[in-house]
Amino acid sequence: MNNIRYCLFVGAVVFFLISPLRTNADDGSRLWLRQTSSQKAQITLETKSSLTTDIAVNELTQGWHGGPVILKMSKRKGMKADAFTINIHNGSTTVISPSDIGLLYGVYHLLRLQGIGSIVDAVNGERSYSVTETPFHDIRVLDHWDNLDGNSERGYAGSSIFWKMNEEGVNDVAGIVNNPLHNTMYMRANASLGINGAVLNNVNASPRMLTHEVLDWVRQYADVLRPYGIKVYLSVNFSSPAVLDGLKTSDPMNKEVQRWWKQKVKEIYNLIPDFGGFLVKANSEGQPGPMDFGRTHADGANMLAKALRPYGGIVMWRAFVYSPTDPDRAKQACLEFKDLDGLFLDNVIIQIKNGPIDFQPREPFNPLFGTLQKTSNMVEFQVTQEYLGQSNHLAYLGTMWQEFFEDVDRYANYTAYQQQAHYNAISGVANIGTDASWCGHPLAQANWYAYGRMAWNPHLDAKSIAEEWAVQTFLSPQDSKITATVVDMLMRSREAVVDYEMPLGLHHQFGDSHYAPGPWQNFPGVRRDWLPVFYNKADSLGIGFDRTVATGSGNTAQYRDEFYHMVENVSTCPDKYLLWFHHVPWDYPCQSGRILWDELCFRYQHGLDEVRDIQRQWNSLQGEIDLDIFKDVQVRLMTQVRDAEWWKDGCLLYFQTFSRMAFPDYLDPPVHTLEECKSVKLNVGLYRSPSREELNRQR
Ligand code: BDP
Repeated sequence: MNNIRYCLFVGAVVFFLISPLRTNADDGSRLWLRQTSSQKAQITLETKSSLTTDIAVNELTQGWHGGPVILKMSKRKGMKADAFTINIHNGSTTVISPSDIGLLYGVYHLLRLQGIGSIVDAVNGERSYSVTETPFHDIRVLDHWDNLDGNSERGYAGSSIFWKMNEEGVNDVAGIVNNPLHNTMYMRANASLGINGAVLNNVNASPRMLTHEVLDWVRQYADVLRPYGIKVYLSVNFSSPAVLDGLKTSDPMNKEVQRWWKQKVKEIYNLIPDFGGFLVKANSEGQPGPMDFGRTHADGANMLAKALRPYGGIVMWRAFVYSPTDPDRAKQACLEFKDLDGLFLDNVIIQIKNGPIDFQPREPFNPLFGTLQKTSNMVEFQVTQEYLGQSNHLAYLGTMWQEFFEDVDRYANYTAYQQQAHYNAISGVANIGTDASWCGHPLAQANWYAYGRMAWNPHLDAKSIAEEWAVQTFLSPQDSKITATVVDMLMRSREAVVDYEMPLGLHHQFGDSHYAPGPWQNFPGVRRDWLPVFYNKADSLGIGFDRTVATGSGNTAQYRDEFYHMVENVSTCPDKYLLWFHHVPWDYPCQSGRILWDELCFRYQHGLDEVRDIQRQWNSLQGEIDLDIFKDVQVRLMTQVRDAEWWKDGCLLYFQTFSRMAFPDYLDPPVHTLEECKSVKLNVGLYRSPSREELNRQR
């Protein structure tokens, strides 16, 4: 049976790869920017032109269908530089902003409104329309975890679009400098969302990033990105002074080290006058940092901040730390940062992953939000789906981020805190690579889109963002079958992944490559908090990680009162966080009315059923979607169904060895044995979509 399934699967992949119908089809590279117009738009620029206004005018020329448009720069009291107003009156449109970047954002917004069909009557002169858009976060950054050798850490969409550098310093990348046609798309896409920063390299940063040969490339990238309002930032390695220039130490209190960083920063600003600043992963997962010298995070961050301050640069200092001082990794960020609150310079922002462990399919928010009172902080989302099926599985993250914003607003006062903070920023780890369709999975483009939209306005809801994206990407009207189907697939997708991977608050149940199930993994000699058994704690009594104050690690007390009380008490803890905060008996009555064992079975089955249903939904679009894209997604969904089955079987068969309870009759009987689950290598046979260069070669 399994062999037959596998042969069918491989057959489908091979059929797809050799299909003659693939030529001349849509490669997905145009993202959501597909509108074209044959009409000659009448555009008046009532301001001095710049490279940025040229782009704005060009976008309108390519895509605007309506009447005359005036672009006007005008400062208004209290208006943020990149805010804009659009007025449509008697069919003519005026876009007003204090800056040329704001005008560009206004133009993209106008095109978006046209694309989603919400201003048709205004453009026809039947009503007036006016909107002012102000970004919520001032700094909206994409982090590229790209290495100089061209690999991208946790990148599932090909290689780096910035780097492929050899020992001689030749950067042989088909990137945005060498391949402007392909890559104005990268800038246009970001600007269309208001993303205004890019970190060009991995947080596990090579000291070589700060050599002159590499900085000269950074300068070239900055020059290309600037007209689109995108600043460049770099991840830096804290040991750079010692590694690059042979200093005896990289101690932040050492005068020579301080001088080194000042000089380096000066060199950077000579090349790039509007350089954004540094992102730092320090004393985390083996990276060097100030604690190597008996100093604190504040000492390290402030040294860099002092060097950057004269130029307006910032330091994004990460709180992703978990040195094993406490047995519960979820507590570590608060333990290391709480007492430093108020000691950081103004241009330091603490960058915090949304959850306290590591980008899991579902985590409660990190308790450091709401703990820091005097320090700017920013959330770090992971747009690339390291733990959510990578580029094989459909997982729309808009719903996850909406959940985060709702929770931090309610339980940690996020909106108010950000509004008064010295710096108000947000970051997302990019899912972008050299794949022709940019993001591996064609529908994962929706995650890039949603990140940008929520960075601009975290109060937008995930569903309307999904709608906007689908309408513009498939050029399908709002009320069409394509839009309705795709939006429904997206909206169900993340919860499906949670259900078939790790429902009810389970987390970190991964085997190899953070892709396949591995709840049984337990290697001697490996850090316990890297092992799935440490997180599920399944035993004959029950399952889950006790983080309560009463009997567990005490992590619950790091949250403010309302959230603390809710999750500390098992009877009020929402089912979705149950096994995150509690070790619960197998026959514990869940909020659903089922006992825990049955509920676990229900969830795993539900996740699998959802993916099967999503697959059916997609298949119903055959003939309506470009064939290349259709087949690409179709094959990935086959993989996802296959994987969801492995996850369900593997986890439940393993947990059953502890619960010793029968499977309820609503569970599809397992099709694999536990031994098979333990030995399967799911990454084998993964489908990777071709890069743009490969596609060109085939044609
Ligand atoms: C984890 C990734 C690892 C990153 C690390 C980080 O597995 O590759 O380096 O996070 O964020 O999720 O620093």
